[in-house]
Amino acid sequence: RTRVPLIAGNWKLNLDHLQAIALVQKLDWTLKDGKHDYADAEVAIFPPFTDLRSVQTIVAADKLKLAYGAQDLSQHDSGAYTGEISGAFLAKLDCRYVLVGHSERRTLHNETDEVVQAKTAAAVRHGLVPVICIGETAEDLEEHGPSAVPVAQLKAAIEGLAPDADIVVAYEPVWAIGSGQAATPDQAQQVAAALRSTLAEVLGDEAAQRTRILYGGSVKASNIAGFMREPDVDGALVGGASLLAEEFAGIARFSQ
Ligand code: G2H
Repeated sequence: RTRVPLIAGNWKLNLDHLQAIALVQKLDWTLKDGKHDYADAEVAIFPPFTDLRSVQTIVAADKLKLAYGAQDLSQHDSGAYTGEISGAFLAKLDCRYVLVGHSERRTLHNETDEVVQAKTAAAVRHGLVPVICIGETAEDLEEHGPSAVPVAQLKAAIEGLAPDADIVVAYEPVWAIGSGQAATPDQAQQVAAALRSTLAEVLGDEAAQRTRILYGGSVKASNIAGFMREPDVDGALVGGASLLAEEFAGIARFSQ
């Protein structure tokens, strides 16, 4: 393996800052249970905005080996944008990552490819690593086949980026999200390979080889190993299962 795997936990709209502190501590204890190495992967969590300050404090004070980021950011840096949070604020809270274009943002908040591109650029501008989420619906799959929509979404999101931009791509088929019905490792690999070719085409070979591509959609401790055996799948974006310390630790230790 040349790329360090990334296991990312998207908490979505769950856990207030007190519950966040409890889960972060429990996750850390679970990962260092004495029998196992901490994790086989870099582990990152994506709590709600209002938890980030508490997570920053506990990660720094206890020197935890956890990265964290936000679930969204504004495409704007400051100004009259009520309710928005800028990349500058996230960078000040020592966030390393930020999700952009999650399918729930695209469908529930009408985020277009254009907005996702602007948010990707904003993240990079502030030194954050955008985790660019893409994926097709069941109808897209039927109409266009497995890779067309994710490839088009990725192209739109990374347009204008410098070849050395630090990004992560998360392929999340919408039909697999929160459904309990994950894609097969083979399906994930097929799309991940197409996405890596797209990265090579747009940003060059070096970027394509360096950039991690995650699979997301109903990942659990019991199905992670199959995905991690695929050559172009470099980790997972985990929703529901990231709220349970033991389950999420099991995913982060995918090969044990
Ligand atoms: C997809 C995923 C995490 P879940 O949204 O982003 O959620 O693992 O619950 O399908």
